[in-house]
Amino acid sequence: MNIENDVQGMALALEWAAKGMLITSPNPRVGCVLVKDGVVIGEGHTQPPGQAHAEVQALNDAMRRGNDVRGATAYVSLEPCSHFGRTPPCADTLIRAGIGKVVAALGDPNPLVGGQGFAKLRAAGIEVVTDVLASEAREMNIGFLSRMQRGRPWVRMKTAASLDGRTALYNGHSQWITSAEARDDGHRWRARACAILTGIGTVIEDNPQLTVRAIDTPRQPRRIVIDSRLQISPDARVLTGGGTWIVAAQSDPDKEARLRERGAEIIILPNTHGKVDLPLLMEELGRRQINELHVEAGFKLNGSLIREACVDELLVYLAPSLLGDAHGMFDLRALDSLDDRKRLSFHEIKQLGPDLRILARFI
Ligand code: AOF
Ligand code: ZN
Repeated sequence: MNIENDVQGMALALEWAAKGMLITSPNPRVGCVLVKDGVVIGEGHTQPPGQAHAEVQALNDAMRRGNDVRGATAYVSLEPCSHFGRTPPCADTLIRAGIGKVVAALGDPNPLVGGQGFAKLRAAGIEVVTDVLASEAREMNIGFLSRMQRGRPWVRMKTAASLDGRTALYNGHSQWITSAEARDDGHRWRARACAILTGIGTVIEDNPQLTVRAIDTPRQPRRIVIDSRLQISPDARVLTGGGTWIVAAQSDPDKEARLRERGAEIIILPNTHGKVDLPLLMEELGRRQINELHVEAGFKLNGSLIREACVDELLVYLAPSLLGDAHGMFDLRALDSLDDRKRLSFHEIKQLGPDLRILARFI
C-alpha cells in the first residue's frame, strides 16, 4: 500500500495503535508507521508496560525487513516521548535513526512529555507536523488522556435494557434481554478497560465473575467492588483469582483479613454520609493508573455515580422488547424542572443483530 498524504499515513498508524488495544495499559495505545518515498518500510505498536514503544517497534521492523530508515517520515498517533520512563525516550531514538520528518496526531499530555518530545525533534532539525486525525487519536486513548488531564479515569457505564428501559422483570428475571451479539460486544468493551466496577448489590444478587470470557484477551481487567459496609462474602466469585479491590466506607479488621486471604485489597474511602465517596474514589483510581473504567452495576449505584457526576459515557444496549413495570437503568430522583435534566449527546449508534448499541456522552 502506498501512502500519498499525511492523513493516509496517520490512518494506518491508528490501525496499528488499535492492535495494542488490550495490552498497553496503563500506557497509551500508540501506532507508528515509517514511510519512505510513499512506501511503508516499518510498522509497530506499543507493547505491554516496560517493553518497547511504538516507534521502537517500527524501527526494529524496518531493520528486520532490511530497510534504510534515514530520511523517512514517521507517522505516530501520539507525540514521541522525551523522558526516561520504563524505556528510553523515543524522540532521541528517532533522531539517532536519522528520521527526516515526524507527523503526530496529538501531543502527549503526560507532564513528563508535554511538548518536549516535539521540541527535541525540532531542535534536531526534524520537521514536525501535528494535529493529523487528532480526534480519532483522542478516541483511541480517551482513558489515558482523561487520567493525564483530569487525574481520573474515563468512566463508561454499560447497561442492557428493553426498549422501555427495563433491565429486568419485576421479579428479577433478566437472562437474557439482549442478544448474544450484544453480550459478546459488551465483553469487548470490558476487555479494553483497565478495570471493571460493580456494587455489592450486584455481587449478592448475581454473584458475577466480572471477567472477560466471550473474547480472547491476553489480560483480565482489574475488578473493583463498591461495598460500603463490607458485606461481601469471601466466597464471592468476583474474588476468584485474587487482585480484586473492595472499596468500603468503614474498616472491619477481621473481615478485611479474610478478604485479604482471598487476594483482595481493601480501600477505605468514606464520605460524610457513611457511604463510599465516589468522586474521591475516581481520583484514587486515577492515582492507581486506571485509564478506562467500565461500570456494570445495578440501578442504585448507577444512579449514585451519575448524580455525583462520576460518569462520562453511557454504553447502552437496547433490545426491541417491552418488559413492563420494573426497575429502570438508573435510580435518579424525580425532577421538578426540565432545566435540571441530565443532558447527553449521542456519540454513536450501531445495530448489533436485533439490538441497538448506543454510546452517549454527558455534556
Ligand atoms: C511513545 N510511544 O508507544 C507510547 C508512549 O514507562 P515508559 O517508558 O513505558 O513510558 C510511558 C509513557 O510514555 C506514557 O505514560 C506516555 O506518556 C508515553 N507513551 N510514548 O513515545 C508509545 N506508548
Ligand atoms: Zn516512547
